[in-house]
Order: sequence, then structure tokens, then C-alpha cells
Amino acid sequence: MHACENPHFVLQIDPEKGSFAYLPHDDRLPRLTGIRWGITYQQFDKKTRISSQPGQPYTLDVHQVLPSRLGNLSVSTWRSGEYPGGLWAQVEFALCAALPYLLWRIRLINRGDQPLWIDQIELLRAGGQNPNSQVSLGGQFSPHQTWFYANGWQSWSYTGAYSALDSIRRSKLGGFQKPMVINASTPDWKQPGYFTSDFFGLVANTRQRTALLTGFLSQHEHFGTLEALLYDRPSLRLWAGGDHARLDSGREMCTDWAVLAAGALEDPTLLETYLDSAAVENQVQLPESVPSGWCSWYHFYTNVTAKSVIDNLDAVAANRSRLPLEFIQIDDGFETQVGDWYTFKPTFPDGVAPLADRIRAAGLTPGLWLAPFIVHPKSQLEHQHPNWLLRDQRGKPVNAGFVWNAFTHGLDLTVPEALGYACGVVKTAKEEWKYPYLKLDFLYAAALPGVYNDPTQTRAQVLRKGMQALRDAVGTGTFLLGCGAPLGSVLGLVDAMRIGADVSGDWLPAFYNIRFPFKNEAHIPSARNSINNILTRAPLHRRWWINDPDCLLVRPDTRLTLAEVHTLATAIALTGGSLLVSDDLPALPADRLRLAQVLLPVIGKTAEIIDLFESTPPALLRIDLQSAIGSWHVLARFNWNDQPLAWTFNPADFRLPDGDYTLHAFWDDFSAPSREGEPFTMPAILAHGVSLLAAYPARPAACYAGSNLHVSQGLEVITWQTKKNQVELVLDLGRAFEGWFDLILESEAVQAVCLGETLHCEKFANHRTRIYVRSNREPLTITIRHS
Ligand code: 9PG
Repeated sequence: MHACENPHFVLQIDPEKGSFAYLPHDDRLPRLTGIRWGITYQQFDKKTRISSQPGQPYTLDVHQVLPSRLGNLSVSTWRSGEYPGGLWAQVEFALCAALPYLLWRIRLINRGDQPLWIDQIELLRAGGQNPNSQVSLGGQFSPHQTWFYANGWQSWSYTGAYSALDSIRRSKLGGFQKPMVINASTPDWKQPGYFTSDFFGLVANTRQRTALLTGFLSQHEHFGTLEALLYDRPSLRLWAGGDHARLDSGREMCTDWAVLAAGALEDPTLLETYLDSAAVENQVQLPESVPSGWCSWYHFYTNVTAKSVIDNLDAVAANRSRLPLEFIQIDDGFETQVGDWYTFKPTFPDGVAPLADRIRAAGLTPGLWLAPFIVHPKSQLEHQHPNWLLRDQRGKPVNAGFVWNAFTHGLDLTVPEALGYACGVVKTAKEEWKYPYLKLDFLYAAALPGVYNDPTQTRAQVLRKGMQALRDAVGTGTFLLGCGAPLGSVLGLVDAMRIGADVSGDWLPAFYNIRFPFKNEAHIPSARNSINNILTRAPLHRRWWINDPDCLLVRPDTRLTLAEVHTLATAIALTGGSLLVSDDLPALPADRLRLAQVLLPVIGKTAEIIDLFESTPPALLRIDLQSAIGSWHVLARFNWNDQPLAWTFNPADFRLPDGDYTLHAFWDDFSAPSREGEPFTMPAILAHGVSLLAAYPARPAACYAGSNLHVSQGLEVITWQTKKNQVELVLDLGRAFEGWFDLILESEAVQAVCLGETLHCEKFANHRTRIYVRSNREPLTITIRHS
């Protein structure tokens, strides 16, 4: 046996027993013992499964130093003997002093004289019925305090934490839906206590506040899957999908780095440390600012016309001082057919290039939707280039899911002309049509299971190389938004990424306008599904890319209640991602425009999702903010129930220190003091609604106590000075604003003045004073005198 350690854990490698163990120094943390690895592969007609076992030949090389992006890695290599067909395996274990993770990967070498086909490379199998192996989550296992955080395969796939008593949410839409949102090599079974996760996942002990995280640092080589069975004796399995790719004689194949770590659930979270390492490994470079703009999809859908784009451009330009948006993004509907990107519908008589010119002339940035890897069966492309389509064993094009009223198909990017075509489309959009912002959608369609022209590539390799080729075709100066994309496949290659299902004007999903049987579908368009992932994938924002939460819909004629619109706006605003409005702006009433306006400028920071690992969907958010008024907290409490929710404010629920707070609820304009040790009864939250609170630590001197000018209720204040019997402050939002702010003064207000004019004030109990303001754009200096 060989043991190595870093400041966080000991790794024991025991090739004689055929296993290894991960043992954190802190004995309260989860640990794994008796971990096995294995490989499933095929020689011509023979399926073979090998597994690390006692008594097999091996050699062990210890402590080579391997420089890496994460720092110097100390590597120990366990080399196997020969397996049937001439397959050799080696497991490389790496420790890095700064990281709490064990890193390891498996390299396969074909030393035989015939090809082998690799189906699955299992990096971890632990626990379950094997008496020599244990998954210990800290203390006695109890499903009541065990939760599993499952990451969905691609942008739209459901992500969230499950109680171990629960079972995974499966789609009932079969071939209509699953090719899009489920990784073909991730099992899709429903059984209580059985869970899967793509790329990475977490098992949490919510009583001890500890967790185990495992997954992969990148997804260049294989799609990674985690599988957990969480009852009785818990078991875990982590594997790299081999996709039956051919490993030729004399060739090697190596997995991406797998990671395994145990740690505290909160602060600094295990998840965040992992996300940061994966960002380093994938050389993520974050854009400086978060996009804001208008998108054509969620009002016009495929009926968008050049005229509707221009009408909305004009409305954005006319409203710029009130609603400063930067992008106009044309979505699906301009092309004659998905796949035929160079021909335009009659409603776009001059194509999309003149629109880009017009958008730029108005001082805005043009954005365009493209889906370069998916093909509509009625497209010219499909008929002119049948050999570019990915096909199954029988030669039929594979199903990429039911979209645009048809079962769609995917390109085989290992056909060089097909990849060349996709690259040509994005390059044309950038260079000839002059769009510096591209939304690249349905990217999963390049990674469907099928018979590839090059059978030596895994699906993950095909997609990663395809995405890298698109990035190379447009250069680093183009803003790429990934959508419908497996997460790890685009990590480091996109600037922004859709992280959830499409929003829609319905709270619950419907399929072709039929609601009831589909209301529990977790991946299809609906406000609820969209908001779920906005919250559960919030930690990815500004670590892996700019999160795109999908669009804000504020118009009054959807089927969303005002409370539901508030919930959508709150989730988008507090998680910090892009802000895209998708209503018909010329038709938008002023009170609804205001719902979007108060989100600008975007806060840019991401809320901590307090109950991410133990509530589904999460219901509690917190952001700590600072401005001239000092520091305060913005808090959100969501109500996912279909009935109003009575609740009390208790600082500890948001992990706030106990103390006195002045509260103001933004959407309902409710003010209250909350006293230390006395949970405060709040107004009930409407069904599917939210209470969005500013909590200002109570101060003896004059203090800011809420506003309706901006969701942060404080970032609008850029200077703040108090003198004897006087407060002077400057408000600035970089846009026009009209509304009020509240102060709690030490004595009764006498007068508020701005630019020599007296402002309207309202006085309430305890010297709370509401001051009405209005700016056409410029900062306002306001002086308030009190007695
Ligand atoms: C354009 C749209 C928008 C949207 C994208 C994507 O059939 N489906 O399940 C399905 C899922 C998602 C979807 C369309 C269809 O939306 O997310 O923002 O760009 O394509 O067609």
C-alpha cells in the first residue's frame, strides 16, 4: 500500500487489494474507502468488463511532478498488467497542495494488434453491497438528512437538489424530448433513492453541513456521469462515457481529470472551489460586463419580421434614457429553414445584414440567433448534403428531438465539410452580416449517439472540437452565448451560457397547449422551470461564464400573474446574469416597463442561494451590498406553493447575525422594524410570489430605509453625508428615474430640497420620511433638513 497526503486528506493506493481510499484529515468529513475502477469495452464480438481486483499484476510509480494550470501536481501512477485484447490501463492520481481535491484520470493503451471499442471508463465505484468498500457521509447514514445535487446535461436540463427520499424527475415525452435534454449515456431510471448527475454532482449531509463532491474538471474527452444510490448502504459510481469509440492498435485514450473532495457545505463552499478550479483548467476569461438587451423570441417567436425588429429597435432607442439596453438580439424566424442559414424568409426581404447596420446606427449592438449543428428535415441542406447528417446503424438520420413541428436531425461534425459549413455560417454572421453577438443554440445536436464518420471520436470530443472550431472561426472578439449546450463542452469557449429551460408566458409547462399531463415536465419551457435553474445554477455565474437566465417577460397579456412576474424579475435580478427583455416594447404599458426598468443597471453580483442543497426549488436568497449608505442585505423569500404563504422574518434563516434591522419589501412597499430576538410576522407571500426585502442594520443616526427606484434599494445612492440636522445625498442610476426613497431620521423632517426646489415629502411614524424624486438622467443632489 502506498499513502500520500496534502494538507486536506490522505490518499491510500492499494493495488494489491485493487482499490484506493480518500480520507480527509478532518474526521467529521465524508470519506470513501475501497474505491474500485473498471473498464467496459469490446473486442470484435466480445464484450469485456474488467475491474480493479485483488491479486492482479501492477506497478506503482510514485511522486512524479507534473506542472499544470492548477499548480504543480504530485502524481502517482498505478499501471495495470495486460487485459484481454492487449488493453493496458493506468490510473494517474494527482495531489496539489492548494486543493482539497483528489484528481485522477485513467489512460487506456491498446498494445494489441486489433482495435478495441471503449464503452465505459469507470473511475470510481464505492459503497453498496461490497463489504470492503464504504461511502461514509459522516455519522450514521440517514436518507432524511441526505440530499443529492444533480446537474443536468445541457442548458435546458433540470438541475437541483433531491432529498434521498425522493426520486429523479424524468421526462415522459420520450423521443420528443429526451434526445435534447438527457445525455444518451446517463441512465434515466426512476427509483426512490437513485440519482444521476452530469459532469459533477454533490451528496450533502444537511445535518452535519458537509458534502462530498465528485465529477470532472473538464469535458474535452468524455461525457462524465455520476450515479448514486442513497439508501441502506449508499453507493457511488463515476464514469466517463466511452461512446463505443474505437481505440486502434497502438493508440491511447485518456479521461479528463476526475475530482473528489469532501468539505463544508457552506462558506467557502465545496461547490465554489470546484467551479473555480474547473474555470482555471478550461482557461475561462470572463467578459467585463453583463449584457442587457431586447430579444425577439418570447413575443414574436418564429413570426418575427424585419419590421417588428425595427419597431422594437426604435422603441429601445426612444426609451434609452429610461431603459438603457445595449443589445438587439434577433432570434429564430429569419431563416427559411433551420439549416438553411443563407436564405431568408419573405418577412426578412433583405436578409439580416441591413438590420445589423440599422441597429448599430442607433447606437446599439446587434445580436443574432443561429443553431449551426441542428437540421430541419425539410431544409435544403438535408436534401443537398445527406452525407453530412449523423445516422444510426440502419442508416437513418438520428433524432435530435421534436422541434419546429418535426423530428430534427444533427450534423456529423466528423465529416469535414459539415463542420466547415457550420463554421462558415458563424463566420459569415460575424464578418459579412456584422453581428458581434451570436446566440448559438441546439449545440447538443452535435453529440447525439450514432455512427460517426470518424469512429475513433467520442461524442464529447466531437462537440468540443466543433465548438472550438466555431470559436476559432469568429475569433475572441465575438460575444458567444451558448444555448442548448452540454455545460463542460462549451466551458472556456463561450462568454455567456443559458443555464435553464426557456421561460414562457405560462407558469407551468404545456406541450402543444395541453397542460395537465405535462405540468411536471422539468425541462420544457415555462416560467417555473426557467426560474428553478436560474436559482440552482446561480453559483456558475462569473465563475464559468456570464449566466443567461433567459428573458424577462413583463407584458400584462401573458398568463403570468403579477406575483409570478415579480418572482421572475427577482430571480433574474438577484443572480446577476444577463438581462434581456422579450416583450413587444411599443405595446408595453408604462407600469410594466417599470418592472424591467428597476432591474437596471444590473446588480452584477450573485446572491448566495441559502437553501440550495436542501430545498427544491430553493426559496431563500441573500446578497450583501455596499454603497454610500453603508452595507445592507437584499433578501428574497420565494413561495412555490399554489396558496399564499404566511411567514415570519428571522435573520438566522438568511444566516444573518441576530440584531435590529429596518426592513422594506420592494414589490409590496411594506416597511417594518425587526428587533433582535423577535421573529417578525410579515405579510403573506402570494402564490408563486416573492418577498424581496432590503434589510438595513439599524443605526442610531439617520439612515436609508428603502426605495422603489432600483431593486437593490440602495445602489442608487452614490454619496451620503450627515451633518447636524441634515442629510445630503446624491442619487444616480445612469438613467432616468421617478419614484421615492425613505429615510429614518433622528427627528422630524422639515424640508427636502433639490436644485433649489422643494420636494414632496410624506411623514410616517418614528420619523420615517418618504421623499419623491424625478430625474431625466442626471444625478440628483438632495438635501433633507430635520428639526
Ligand atoms: C428558438 C428558441 C429560442 C430559445 C432557445 C430554444 O422543442 N423544444 O423542446 C424546444 C426547447 C427549447 C427551445 C425551442 C424548442 O428554445 O432556448 O431561447 O432561441 O430555441 O427556436
